[in-house]
Amino acid sequence: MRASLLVPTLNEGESIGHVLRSFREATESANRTLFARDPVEWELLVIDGASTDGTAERARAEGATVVNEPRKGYGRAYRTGFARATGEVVATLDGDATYPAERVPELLRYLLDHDLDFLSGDRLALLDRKAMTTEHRIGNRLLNLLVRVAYHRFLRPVAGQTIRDSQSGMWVFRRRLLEHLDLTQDGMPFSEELKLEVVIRGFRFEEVPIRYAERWGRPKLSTWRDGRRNFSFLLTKRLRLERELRARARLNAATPEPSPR
Ligand SMILES: Nc1nc2c(ncn2[C@@H]2O[C@H](COP(=O)(O)OP(=O)(O)OP(=O)(O)O)[C@@H](O)[C@H]2O)c(=O)[nH]1
Ligand SMILES: [Mg+2]
Repeated sequence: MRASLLVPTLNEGESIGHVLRSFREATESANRTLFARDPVEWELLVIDGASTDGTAERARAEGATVVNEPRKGYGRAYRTGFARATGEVVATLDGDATYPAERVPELLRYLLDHDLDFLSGDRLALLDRKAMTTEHRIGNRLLNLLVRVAYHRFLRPVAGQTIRDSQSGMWVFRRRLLEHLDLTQDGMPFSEELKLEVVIRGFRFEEVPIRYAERWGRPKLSTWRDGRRNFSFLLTKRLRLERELRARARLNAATPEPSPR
């Protein structure tokens, strides 16, 4: 089986080597154990936003293919990366060593064995207080609350009837589902847009608890600016969905029932 690891980076030179090495060690070991019968051939794609700290060189030294994407944004990097990925399955994580790269093979095994479409890491289940600032933690909780309240009618099929960590960036999913999703966001809201699209379109979605560690290197996220953009994205998308649902209901009401013969 072929799979693709995608990592967006913007000046993550301190940590990218460590992330890719941990990932490679875990996949080599899993190919002798969990995947002994059908080893996974991994493609490593680092989508780099014109870093100036040697990120690209370090990623190449670890065997990754570097895709340059100078246009700004976390979502932009993923949309470019998705178009380049060739694996049947895609796995993602940040380049800042916050996510447990060594758990990707185990999550892939879980996705395949449970016949899921999309698996997302839930950082909040096991959160160590040092890994997130207080503002960041409160922001995450508020965004998750908004998802739970505003999207509840779409979230019924999901375990717990909600997305517990809508902002998580560690995913393992079947690449074929991307052609069914409407992904529009270039910035941080991409993370919740992707998960909501997966659930709204009826794909099998689950979350698994993962450890989240303190980031290496300087943050790229601006808590208030990105927080505001995430809130406004969630509200705008929900209003658009409401308009679409009403238009569909009007259409159904206007179409006469076929008369019985
Ligand atoms: N290519 C590219 N990558 C980006 C851009 N912005 C952020 N990234 C990368 O996307 C990943 C997620 O960004 P982070 O800054 O870690 O955001 P976060 O995880 O929400 O916030 P922290 O808790 O501070 O880590 C990291 O690997 C970044 O280097 C960008 O504009 N272009
Ligand atoms: Mg991060």
